[in-house]
Amino acid sequence: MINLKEYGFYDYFEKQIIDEEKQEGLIPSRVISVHKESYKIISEYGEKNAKLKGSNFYQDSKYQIYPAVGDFVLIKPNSMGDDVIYRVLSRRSYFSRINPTMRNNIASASEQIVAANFDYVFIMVSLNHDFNLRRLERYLAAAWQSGGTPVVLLTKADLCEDYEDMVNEVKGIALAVEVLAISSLTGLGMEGLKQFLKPCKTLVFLGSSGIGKSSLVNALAKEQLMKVNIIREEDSKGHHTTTYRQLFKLENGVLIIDTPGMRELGMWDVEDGLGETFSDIEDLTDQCRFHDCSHKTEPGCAVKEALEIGTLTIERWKSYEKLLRESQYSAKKANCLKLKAKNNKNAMKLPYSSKKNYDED
Ligand SMILES: Nc1nc2c(ncn2[C@@H]2O[C@H](COP(=O)(O)OP(=O)(O)OP(=O)(O)O)[C@@H](O)[C@H]2O)c(=O)[nH]1
Ligand SMILES: [Mg+2]
Repeated sequence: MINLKEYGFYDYFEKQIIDEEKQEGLIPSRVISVHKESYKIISEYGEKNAKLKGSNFYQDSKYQIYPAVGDFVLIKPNSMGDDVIYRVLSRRSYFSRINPTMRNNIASASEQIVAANFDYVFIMVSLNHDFNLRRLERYLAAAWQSGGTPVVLLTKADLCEDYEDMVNEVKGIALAVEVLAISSLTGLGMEGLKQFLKPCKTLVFLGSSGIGKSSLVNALAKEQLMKVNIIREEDSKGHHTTTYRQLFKLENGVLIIDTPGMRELGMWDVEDGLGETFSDIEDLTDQCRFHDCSHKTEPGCAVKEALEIGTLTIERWKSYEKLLRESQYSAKKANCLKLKAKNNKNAMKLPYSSKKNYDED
């Protein structure tokens, strides 16, 4: 029998199961992969396919939360076929992004849960091409918001002669975050990862296609768990080799969620995450003479002063302002969606910005 504790199940989740559910024969399990509508879970009985209990999940039912990889769910085991998922237990952490869509001139969006219940978010950026500090800030904000601890991994260090400057640049914007340069190919820098590789802890790997997420899974597992395609490093475009999210348990007990490369991150309401990501700016705004300083014309503005003397770069300030605007817009959108779900007739029209508000690979 499998002990679900080895898959990260602990009191926080256990306490959520009520007596009626236990009496009904429901047991906890963890979602280890999501592929379109099909779920693979692991429970005390081992790995199984599972499907949603229709009446619990369709539109107007009481459960609106759909399972994502890493979720703990209550299932009814079924020895004759697929197990049945009854509900998703409340998440300890989750990483989400928005999928902006446009239908009948109405801007809408859906929140996509990329992964749930992880301890560390490995934000992976390749040293040889994918290097963009502004995109990294975006990832950091979403990662802080997720409830996990972000770690920045600069991959493919073997392809760079001199990466110290880049590491320092990243350290300059990834405040209070561990930044490590590694190579899955040569093992360079990999000992720095040991502090995060603990039994029952879950890591999620995020980043663009082709930056070496699955290669790191394989290197840590010391076997070919994930398929990796050779890419041409000259243009460095990934091939979207990984197509769905999966959770693995390594022999040392570490749990890893590998994800497909994201072409766009989008933005959900990450206002709390922005505070962590830009703690330097938040410290400055606290020092402004006026409580409601707009940082434009007011005297005694600590932001303007920092920009003038160069302790804050204009790029970082603009990035903060942009992400704040986006986040507030997304929060409005999220509210509209909630309203819409409540009462379809009340669907609100949103001002649609045709300008992309996200980076692309
Ligand atoms: N030189 C070098 N190449 C690497 C390293 N890690 C990965 N690669 C190469 O990068 C390419 C893409 O690696 P993957 O591990 O498939 O990248 P991924 O991030 O999983 O990509 P998707 O699954 O498409 O999101 C392959 O050709 C790997 O061999 C590294 O540390 N050094
Ligand atoms: Mg991959």
